[in-house]
Amino acid sequence: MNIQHSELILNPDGSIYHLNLRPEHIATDIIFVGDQYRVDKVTQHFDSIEFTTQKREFKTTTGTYKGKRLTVISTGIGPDNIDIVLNELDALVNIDLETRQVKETHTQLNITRIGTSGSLQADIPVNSFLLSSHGLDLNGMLQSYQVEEIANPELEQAFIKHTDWSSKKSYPLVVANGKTLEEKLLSDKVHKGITATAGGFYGPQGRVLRLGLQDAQLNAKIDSFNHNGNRITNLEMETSAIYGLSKLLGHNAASMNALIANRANGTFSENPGKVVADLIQYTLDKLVE
Ligand code: R1P
Repeated sequence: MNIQHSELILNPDGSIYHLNLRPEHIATDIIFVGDQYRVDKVTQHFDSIEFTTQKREFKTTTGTYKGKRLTVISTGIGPDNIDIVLNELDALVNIDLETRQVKETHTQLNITRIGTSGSLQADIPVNSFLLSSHGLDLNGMLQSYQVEEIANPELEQAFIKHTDWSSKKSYPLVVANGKTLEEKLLSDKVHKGITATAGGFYGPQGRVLRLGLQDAQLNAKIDSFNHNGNRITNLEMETSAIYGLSKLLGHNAASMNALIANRANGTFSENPGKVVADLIQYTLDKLVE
């Protein structure tokens, strides 16, 4: 079946609508960063650059690091942007853009997020690194898809019970990472835990400026959640969306977090730029090992 022009939108030069990319522009090993200015902070380490483009907040650069072809792309903030980036990257490798048909041979992408995040646990301090074992989807984007096969009902039900989760909010889906990338990226320098992914920065992450919260105790309940040793270690805005769509589309994903804040004890890194730079160097070297 041909995918209609209204569903798979291409620009006049044949590139995909939001990302402005054609299939030859991307590697199968991809790094996601949130901030478009972080792309150059990754690619400054590259041996060579073959391609770069930007549309809106989506900046993409492809090149090689120690001989390995890598693409770095900025996703901007939030799960809604991840929906665009992951579906469009998948279309570039798994849909023939000329015939508009799904290809018979599936290409798997390896996607590593290098992001910033706030720790929720007093014993996981600022300036440390964390790899997300799972994404806990508190934002609902994934609920538009058929997610039953990627769900973890036991953890989800334990979370709902522990937090007395409001039924007016979206279902808190838990999705695991891609194990082969975890094996590559994990070391004794890296903490590991469940990353909660909120659909906003303030209320959805329990921050109060002028608006009251639906549940003022939610962050405390998230902090104290422990199901068979599985703790929720940090809060950010992309991981569950990356894990969910990657699993559904047949890609391998891992989320690396530079912990620049600690919400449990109210501290913020004195040099967040350095912890991000260190995580970039660590992740690049692990990816080529
Ligand atoms: C919020 O300030 C942004 O920072 C975090 C959140 O996930 C959100 O995108 O990550 P990045 O620094 O990777 O964008």
